Amino acid sequence: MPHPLDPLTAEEIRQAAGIVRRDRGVGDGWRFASIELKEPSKADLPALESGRRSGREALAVCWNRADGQAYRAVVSLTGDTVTAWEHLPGQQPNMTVDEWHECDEMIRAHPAVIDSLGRRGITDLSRVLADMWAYGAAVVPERYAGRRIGWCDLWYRGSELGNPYAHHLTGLHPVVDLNTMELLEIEDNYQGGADPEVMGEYLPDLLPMRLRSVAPLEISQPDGVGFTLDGTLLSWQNWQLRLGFNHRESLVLHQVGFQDGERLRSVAHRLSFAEMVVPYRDASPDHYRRTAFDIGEWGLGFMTTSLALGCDCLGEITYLDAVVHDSRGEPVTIPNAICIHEEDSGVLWKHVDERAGAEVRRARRLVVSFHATVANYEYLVYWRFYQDGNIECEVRATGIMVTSHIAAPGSRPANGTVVDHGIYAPFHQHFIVARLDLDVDGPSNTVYATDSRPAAPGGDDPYALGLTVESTPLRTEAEGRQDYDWGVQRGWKVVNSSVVNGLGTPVGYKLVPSAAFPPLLDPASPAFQRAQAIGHTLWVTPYREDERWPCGDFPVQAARDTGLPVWTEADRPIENTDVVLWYVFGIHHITRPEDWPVMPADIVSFWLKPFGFFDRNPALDVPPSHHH
Ligand SMILES: [Cu+2]
Repeated sequence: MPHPLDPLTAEEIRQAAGIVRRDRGVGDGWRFASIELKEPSKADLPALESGRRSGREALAVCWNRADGQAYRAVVSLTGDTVTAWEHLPGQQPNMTVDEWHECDEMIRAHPAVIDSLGRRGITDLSRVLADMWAYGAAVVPERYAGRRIGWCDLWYRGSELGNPYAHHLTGLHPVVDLNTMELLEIEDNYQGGADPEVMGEYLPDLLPMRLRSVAPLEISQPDGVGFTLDGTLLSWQNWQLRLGFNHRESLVLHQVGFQDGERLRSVAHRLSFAEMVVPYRDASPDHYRRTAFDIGEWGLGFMTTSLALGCDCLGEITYLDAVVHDSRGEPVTIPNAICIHEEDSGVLWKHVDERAGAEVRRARRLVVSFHATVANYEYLVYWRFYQDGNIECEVRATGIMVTSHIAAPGSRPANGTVVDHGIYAPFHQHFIVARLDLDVDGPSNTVYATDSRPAAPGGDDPYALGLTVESTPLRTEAEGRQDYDWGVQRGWKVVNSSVVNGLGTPVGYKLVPSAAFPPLLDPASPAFQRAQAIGHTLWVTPYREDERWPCGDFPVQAARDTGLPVWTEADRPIENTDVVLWYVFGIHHITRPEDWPVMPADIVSFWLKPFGFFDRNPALDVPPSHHH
């Protein structure tokens, strides 16, 4: 029996697509953009979990290539029927991997492209890569309005296995109708001149230097791992959580709880990444369309890659496969998509007493992770659970930066950094929106902004040494729009006022912000209009089952953000209710030569820390390690 939150199986995906095809006349000329579990609402979950009710549902988005019309279906797998069929006029569903590959193939075989490449001296088409990007509405040429279009960069491998992203064919950009899969036009601003002399390789055989030596470092757990995985239910060191997955968010953590004595206490109902916005901040012809929505346009689940033992993950590893699908609705299994393992994490706590001597505990953490490759870039996502009740969410960005040729020999680009001879990498930002549906000891929570303030001199504090913390409850969605403030070391506390700890204070968990940065975008700019969610560090909304995507359900070719800014216009109350936090963080990427040709992982993270959730350090009972 699957748990009601278990992702769709391959068979269920095939079944959902089959029902939609059979009942709605969805034929060969259509594509499936997404097929996923329709997660039961919070209200329905208890009855489904206890078996008092049953039923599995799928959510599918598909479109007809002939007329471009898109539809969203709710499919009852149990009832073998389509229960809802919503027409989505004017919406472009997410991009599909099939379109990306078909576009690459079409472009490389097209006579006009071959002609353009020939003028640059490129005749080996097997070394060419067409990397297709989605448009934002404002930069779609007017003559193509309403069509599903993509624009491409062309890249060239220096050898059979050479890095295509080392050689940008600057100034050459095919524009494609993705429904008819025809080339609409080629922008070709080739001025002559040779490809710059670049060392853009990272494979050992292609490097100009020898590899250094490193001593072996191995992790072993001779008695096995310290966690148990029962289906999708993961338990470790008082923590319990359920693993989910879908095409768009990739890994989802459900029902995160902490076993505290007799009580299994809820911390979060659901944790995931709901959007990632990557505006490139360079207005030049090669880059002005580059505003990627890696989650809304492409999907972190579709982009999730298989992990390898000893390389991606070290030690005693448990892997889970994931299932996505292609645009015909056929399931596609990603083996080893999710990695689960324990890590040593240095010292947990320590004190040296002059009589009792040194008392020290080593920390360990449970890591649940996945890696996604979005064309040239990789995102490595690690959710880490600690013995002291902390949750850390770390993101590592690595892979290959986008580059293009500098304007003229010796010139310095205004919006990027020269990273090799004759090429530069434009500045850009990776904004990640984490959707944090916290349920601290139950769903009824209030978020407080906590600001530290110095005392003014005078009264009983003549030396002005005092520091106070001002906690302000966020009562409405307008108040829930929060910005990081370094000057007061702002944080946010999620409090359940109806549950008190042993000290008589309401229990809470604190969102400790880091890696947050302002958009630094003109509010009127099209890039910002499509992604207004990045305009604040934190948004707080009341839980609604259908409010999932902070920049809108369909960011492809969107003009405006129809998610958070629209939902929060109603300014709904968020006090003592089931709140969802949307935390915006990421990487403000001012590109460096050291990020080339492959970028050493840039590491950012944020933390969720218990704040009065426990009465004292919850890791006092961790045993000491053995001396060697
Ligand atoms: Cu970057």
